[in-house]
Amino acid sequence: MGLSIGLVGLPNVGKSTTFNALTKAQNAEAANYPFCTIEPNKAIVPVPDVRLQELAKIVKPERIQNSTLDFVDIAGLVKGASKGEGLGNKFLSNIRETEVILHIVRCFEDDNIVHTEGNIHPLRDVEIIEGELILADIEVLQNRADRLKKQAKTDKNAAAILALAEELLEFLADGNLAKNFSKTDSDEYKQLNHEVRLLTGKEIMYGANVDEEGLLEDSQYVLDLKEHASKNNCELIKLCAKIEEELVGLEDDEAEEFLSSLGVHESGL
Ligand SMILES: Nc1nc2c(ncn2[C@@H]2O[C@H](COP(=O)(O)OP(=O)(O)OP(=O)(O)O)[C@@H](O)[C@H]2O)c(=O)[nH]1
Ligand SMILES: [Mg+2]
Repeated sequence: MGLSIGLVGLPNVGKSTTFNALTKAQNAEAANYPFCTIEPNKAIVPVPDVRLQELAKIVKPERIQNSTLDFVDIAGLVKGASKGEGLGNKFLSNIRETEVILHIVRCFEDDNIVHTEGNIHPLRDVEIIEGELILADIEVLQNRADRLKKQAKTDKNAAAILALAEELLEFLADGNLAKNFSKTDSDEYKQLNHEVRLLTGKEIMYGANVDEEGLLEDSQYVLDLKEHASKNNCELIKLCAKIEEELVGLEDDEAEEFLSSLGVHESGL
C-alpha cells in the first residue's frame, strides 16, 4: 500500500480533472456542475524515479517495482458539511481514511465554470474548507473527551489524554489546524489521534489550480494562498488542471514541446 492522498476542496474546482491527470486516465467524471463526484474515485499511481532506472542498469533485476501513491478523488465539501450539509458527513469519512490532504483551490478565472460561492476568492474558499474540517475535528474530539471524563477519575493515562484533548479543543476553537498544535510529538497526542484520526492533523498540501497565464506568473490569488500555506507550514504547488489533462494523451517529447510553447519547463504534477 502506498501513501494515500485525498483530493479535497469546494465543488467544481477541478479535483476530478486533477485526479484524471495524475492517474493518466479519464476514469473520474469531470464536468461543469457542483457535486459531479459523489462516490470517491480511487487509483494507484506509480512514482517515477530516474534513480531506480539507473540502479536497474547496474543490478539488472527481473522486474522494477516503483513505489506507489494511492489517490482518492473525493466529493466537494460545502459550508455546513460538518453538520451534514451537502452530503457532508459521508465525505468527511472519505477524507478520514487518507493520510495526506491535497486541497485543490480554484485560482483560475472562467465565467463559464460555476463557482458555488459566486466569485473567485481562494482565501475565503480555503477558510470554508478548513473551517469545516476543524468543526468536524472538534466534534469527534469533544465526544472522546466526554467519554474520557469518567475514566480519568481512576486512570492516570486517561487523565493525561483528557488534559491534552481539552487543550487541543481550545486550539482548534481558535481556528487552528491540529497539525500545528505544539504537542503533536507527545504520546498523548499520538494516542488520541490514533483513536479519532483528526482531519486537520494530516499533512495538507495546497494545489492552486491556475489558468495558463498563472503558470508563468503568480497572481494575487496565488500570492495570498502562498502566504496562508507558509503560515500553516504547508506546501503549495501550482498547476493548471486543464492543461495537465491535455498533456495526458501526449508522448513525452510532444508534452515537452506543448509545455515549452506555453513558456513552462515542467508539468505541475
Ligand atoms: N478553465 C478551466 N477550467 C477547469 C480547470 N480545471 C477544471 N476545470 C473545469 O471545471 C469543471 C469542474 O471540474 P471537475 O474536475 O469536475 O471539478 P471537481 O472539483 O471534481 O467538482 P465536484 O466533483 O463537483 O466537486 C469542469 O468543467 C472542468 O473542465 C482549469 O484549470 N481551467
Ligand atoms: Mg469531482
